[in-house]
Amino acid sequence: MKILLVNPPNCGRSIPEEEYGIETIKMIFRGEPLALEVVAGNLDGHDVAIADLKAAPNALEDALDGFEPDLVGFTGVACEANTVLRLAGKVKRRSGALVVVGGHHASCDPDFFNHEAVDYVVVGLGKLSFRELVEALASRTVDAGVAGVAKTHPGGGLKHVPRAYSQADLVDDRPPRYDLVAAHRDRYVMSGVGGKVGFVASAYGCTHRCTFCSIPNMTGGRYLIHRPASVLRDMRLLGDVPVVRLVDANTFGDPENALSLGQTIIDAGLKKAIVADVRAETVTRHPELFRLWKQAGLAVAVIGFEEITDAGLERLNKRSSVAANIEALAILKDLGIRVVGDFIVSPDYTEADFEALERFVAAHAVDLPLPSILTPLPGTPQHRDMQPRITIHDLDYYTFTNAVCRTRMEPRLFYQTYAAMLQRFLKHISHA
Ligand code: B12
Ligand code: SF4
Repeated sequence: MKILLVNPPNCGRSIPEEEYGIETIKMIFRGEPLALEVVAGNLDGHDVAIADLKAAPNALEDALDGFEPDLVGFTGVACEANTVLRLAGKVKRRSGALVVVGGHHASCDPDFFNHEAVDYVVVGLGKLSFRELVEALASRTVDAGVAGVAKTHPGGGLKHVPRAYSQADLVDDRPPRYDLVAAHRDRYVMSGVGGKVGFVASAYGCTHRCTFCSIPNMTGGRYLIHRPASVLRDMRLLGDVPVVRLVDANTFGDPENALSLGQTIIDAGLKKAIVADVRAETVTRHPELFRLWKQAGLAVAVIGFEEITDAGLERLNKRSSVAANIEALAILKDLGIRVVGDFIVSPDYTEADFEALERFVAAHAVDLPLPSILTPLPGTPQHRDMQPRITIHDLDYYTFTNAVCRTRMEPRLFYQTYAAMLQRFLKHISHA
């Protein structure tokens, strides 16, 4: 089968820009489409191509005309979902290809894609289930259903066979097809860390249940890990790319395995600057793990601080504390590991709250503070709980830089205050 996998272009709309002329908030993100490379890695025997529209905006049209796929698969997060539907419609108008959608939004809100332009929705991890779907299509046994895949029925309900995700879904022995995006490698850079960046997955999912997070939906709340040898293999496949972003939501979720992975990287003599997501209490409970990982190349730890009060953390079910956050920062700083701090700006923020956040960032010298505006994602507990306060349902605005819930501050002042803080933080970044 000829299979085209499509990464949507950078999308999303900006209220501060459209309503108030504030242009500094909208952000452009770059990085390789690892989800598609991973899915492609398990499609041997088929002719597979990736169209990365973030790197090459016309690649879909070019591939529809030149490659003539039998099946087109899209990935997408919430703010890309409308664009995916629009592009799926284009595929249907211009070709006879089947359309499959997977990724974060498909996993959190599969019904969104119950649309005439889409044939199947892959829910959660897709490396194995998509392979199974392709095989079932080829052998015409697809009507029996594939676990983890929903058949669309516009006007009716989705027919979804649930899947119990397990280690087998990682198909550990098959590496991502980095080669399919080799032409764009120079465009995959990470500002603030320096240089070309390659993405590697070492774990999936999370056993925590923070109210705002879409990650637990990907694995049904399970935490799954790649073997250290596979992670090392993938890092090596990236060749001379100097920075490796471990894209897992929680790289050190199994400290014993993380220890073994760190040691494997050290023993292999790999010299990469590594960026990874860390939970604060993993640092405070296992400081020795981070001493080892500093040696392995851990240059930047991304921590979801989210809130600066315990009550705020409790509301998010973060199961962490401000004291743990501060202690983790101190441990990492001591080790010379830079900290990117994610913070969630609530629509209830007042000017005093913005000031308090800036004071916290300054007092604890967070190297790269990244405040995003609270955005209840469909399919999360937060979305259910905050439903009455959501004023904007158009997913184009779900970029984490728009207030989709009513703000306590007058909206113009809210965005001006947020934009000014962001500017000061970004200046901070350029000096970090
Ligand atoms: C790397 C990354 C990016 C890269 C994406 C590179 C690209 N695609 O071009 C960049 C930096 C560009 C990016 C951008 C953004 N991101 Co981002 N990103 C991530 C991150 C850290 C890792 C994603 C990843 O590669 N995972 C590894 C792959 C292998 O796993 P996966 O994506 O889950 O894919 C599996 C399944 O989903 C499924 N699957 C996925 N796609 C497909 C397609 C098909 C056809 C099939 C069959 C299966 C399938 O199978 C895969 C393998 O099992 C995640 C957090 C996380 N840890 O997951 C956030 C995350 C996905 N991003 C998020 C967000 C919000 C954004 C931004 C809005 C920025 C922001 N403000 O945070 C922008 C959106 C871009 C835009 N403006 O259009 C949210 C999404 C929430 C949501 N549900 O919408 C996440 C979850 C982080 C978070 N804060 O919660 N991001
Ligand atoms: S925010 Fe982090 S710790 Fe919380 S559920 Fe998501 S991945 Fe897990």
